[in-house]
Amino acid sequence: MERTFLAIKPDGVQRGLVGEVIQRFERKGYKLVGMKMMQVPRETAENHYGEHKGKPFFDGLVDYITSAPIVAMAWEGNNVVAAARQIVGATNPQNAAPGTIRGDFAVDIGRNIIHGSDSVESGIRELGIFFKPEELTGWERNVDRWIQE
Ligand code: D4T
Repeated sequence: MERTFLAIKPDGVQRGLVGEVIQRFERKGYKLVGMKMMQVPRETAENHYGEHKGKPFFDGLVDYITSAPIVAMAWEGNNVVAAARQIVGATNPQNAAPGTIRGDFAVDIGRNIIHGSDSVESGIRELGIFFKPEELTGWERNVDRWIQE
């Protein structure tokens, strides 16, 4: 079953949006299979955002992500990577549609509330950065048969 890495960034935590964000994925029908609050070490942030190293916004991005706790999460479900990106909305909140998390709660690309993996491969890579295998919990949910055929 497909999994994605979602992280509520420091601004989302500080603004009291943890419950709101989680609720959107729960209500959709995806399954939470890992979650922890953590202060991201600088080295971890630099690794996670490695593709952006050398870009003008890189240092500010790493400063922001490491500045206060995040909530790191693993979510599971059919097509969850692409669907979560849609629920999250465009990277720049100014382009994010109303109804998406960034469209509803954010105005600035440097304070865009949440991270979501952009591909299945990125999801596997990022979950490996933030979680030990034993921290991810596959579990049976009674309602699963009412969500997926
Ligand atoms: P993340 O990875 O945070 O979920 O964002 P996206 O996957 O939606 O977007 P991204 O990888 O292209 O950008 C990572 C992160 O950098 C910030 N950023 C990005 C920024 O501050 N200025 C910029 O010009 C860009 C392109 C926002 C998200």
